[in-house]
Amino acid sequence: MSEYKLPADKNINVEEILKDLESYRPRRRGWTWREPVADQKMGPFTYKDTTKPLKSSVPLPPAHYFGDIDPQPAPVITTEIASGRFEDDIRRMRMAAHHGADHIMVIRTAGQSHFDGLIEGTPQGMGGVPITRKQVRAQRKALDMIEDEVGRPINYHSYVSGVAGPDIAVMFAEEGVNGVHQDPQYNVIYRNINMIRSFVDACESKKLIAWAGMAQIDGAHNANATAREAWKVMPELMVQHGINAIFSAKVGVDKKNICLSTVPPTATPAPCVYMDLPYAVALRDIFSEYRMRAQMNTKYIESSTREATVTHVLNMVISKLTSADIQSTITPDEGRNVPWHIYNIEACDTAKQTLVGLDGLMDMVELKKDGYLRDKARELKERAILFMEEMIELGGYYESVQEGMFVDSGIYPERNGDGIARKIDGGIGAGTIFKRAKDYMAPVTAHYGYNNVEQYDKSAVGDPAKLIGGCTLECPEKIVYIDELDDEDNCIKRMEAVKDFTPGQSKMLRPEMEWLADGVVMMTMFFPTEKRVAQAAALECGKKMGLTEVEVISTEVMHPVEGTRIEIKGKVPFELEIDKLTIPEEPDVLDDDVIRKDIERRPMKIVAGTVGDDEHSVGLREIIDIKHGGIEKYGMEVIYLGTSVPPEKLIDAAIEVNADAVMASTIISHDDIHYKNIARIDQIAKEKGIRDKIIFIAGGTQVTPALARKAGADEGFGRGSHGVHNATFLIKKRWEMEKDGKM
Ligand code: Z97
Repeated sequence: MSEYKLPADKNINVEEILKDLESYRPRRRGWTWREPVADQKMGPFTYKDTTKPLKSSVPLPPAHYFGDIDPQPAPVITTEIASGRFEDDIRRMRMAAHHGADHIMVIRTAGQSHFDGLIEGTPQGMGGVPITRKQVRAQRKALDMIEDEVGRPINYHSYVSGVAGPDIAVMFAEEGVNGVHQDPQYNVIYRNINMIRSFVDACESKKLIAWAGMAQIDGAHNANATAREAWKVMPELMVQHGINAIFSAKVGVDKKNICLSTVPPTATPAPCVYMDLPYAVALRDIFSEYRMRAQMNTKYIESSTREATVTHVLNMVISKLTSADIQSTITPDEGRNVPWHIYNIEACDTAKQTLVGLDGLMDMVELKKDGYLRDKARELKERAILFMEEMIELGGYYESVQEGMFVDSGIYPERNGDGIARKIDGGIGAGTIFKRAKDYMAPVTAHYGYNNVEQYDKSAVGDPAKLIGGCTLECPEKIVYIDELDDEDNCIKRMEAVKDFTPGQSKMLRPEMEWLADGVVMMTMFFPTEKRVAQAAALECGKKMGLTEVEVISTEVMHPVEGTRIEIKGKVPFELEIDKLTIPEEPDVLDDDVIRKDIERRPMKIVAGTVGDDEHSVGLREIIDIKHGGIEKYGMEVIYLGTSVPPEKLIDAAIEVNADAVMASTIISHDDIHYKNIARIDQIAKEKGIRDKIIFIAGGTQVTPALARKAGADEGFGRGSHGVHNATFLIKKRWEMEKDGKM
């Protein structure tokens, strides 16, 4: 077994993950929910609805104001990972987990439902990966390490659909996959797989889902994404949820693991909460025993990340008001061909931020028990019931599909005649279902129906696989592990091609958006002109900047003629050498609280002014004033002498008030007057016998720290310095002087 451990300060080593995969075994099965912690105290706050915190994470950007806390909301947070190269996705999983995702959905390559069997190896995909055992095993192995690192179980997820559904379900059960989409209606409606085949297969798949304790998400949201007027399918969505939910429960899936794929059906500029909240309430009324997976609306999404983020947040207000169990996150990147990467990690932050921001909401507000909300919810439920009554009249599900009842964009019982109709005896796999023969025998675990084993061994009835000494579910060593099948289309070849850029091992860098070292960058620009001109200008601009394969990925009109904001993507034709980069030293800054405490311990008085003939006071004022984080905020007392202060006056004032420090600002630099003034202050302080008792710092846009020190200051502060840099130096210098007995 590989001894590889994931080091906190190193890039994940995909090559190491790929080693010894043959013998890697999942260490657990089944879905995991977050652990709620009531009235959790974190930093200065108490949270009502949060869960066990992470061991290692990347908190929200302003967290540093509150001691770097990173509260984790109640719902499991999903991210969808879909680059087409599973080896790159492993790095994304680690990033996503650190931003709070604990449900990682691996999107399969477009239309994998059409594959009629399991595939092997690691071929590259489009908009997702063609899911195989090797990828699943490698990613589960990586996630085992990542979950140890973040200190929370991570649910790994993909799809069980197509005619290969049961084969995939077996493989997922074997490999410790924790969640799946499984809904036979999806196959029927969207992939034209024969309905009888699809429902029979689903029995087998769901048995495996039940056995492995996987969470199951249905496919109802697809009706919303497909229907012409998506909000009108609300009654039908409930019917689809109902069919898959009760079917799964009857096959044996625990209701607590059956998740409805709910989606707020509208988006702005529709009055979406007014329309979507009654629907969410109706769902909770009917399906109270099941779990809710809240996906954001994907039907009405364009290429603006800002707009998509607002929709996401509005959708999460509904999740919060109706207690979703899983919160999905989506970004518009798919639509604009920037495969999901940094933006889906940002979307995890959007979810975390919104849900934590809404913490405790339900302690303060309550959904009205009567009026519009309840009337509308009731109306939707009635429409759903009517829908089901008509299904029964027609003869059942199959006949109803054949009649085109599903994905019709009229709000039931209104019909638009645009439903998706499928033939009972048509579609892929039609005629492939046969009654089991009398002597059919299935010595396997998690098989639907009659295993017919008692004739061989009566004691095998409850454990049919006993007949063969256990099937692959009990004896993983019986799994035939195939590494690669295609000599060209495999991860070994792909990784070899970019080995000069292996993160953490190579000295070379190239920007990345989709795949390692793809060189893709994105840029935002504005042109004071109309949309089409701006788009053409943006493309030309990208080319002139040396980018190749330039594409416009988002356009937003600021005004029809006054201007357009454009985002482009393109590839840079160069690479960067890490050793040749100029990496400035990290500025030395003490924590605000440490500075404040030290000033409380011992106050500090500072005499400050702009020296010589210098009237430039703005810089110094910004370093002093509390408004922009100047040193006043730490409680330091500043005696500001104004502008054009002669060096003598600065020192005399320091003696008079018994100051701890002198701060001189000097902007003018012709004839090196700034350094001459610094030298002069130093000299006068020495002449008057206080130099070794005070701290003397000097600053200004043209001041170079080393030259300021050479001229006689204790430290110099140039362009870009802030109050905290000055304060840190003053405190540290005072500690030093206290130690030496000079203060
Ligand atoms: C979500 N954003 O989070 P194919 N089975 C079901 C599905 O819904 C899907 C597939 C299979 C969405 C996920 C859409 N859903 C994307 C019930 C796909 C995938 O291999 O693409 O045909 O199947 O729910």
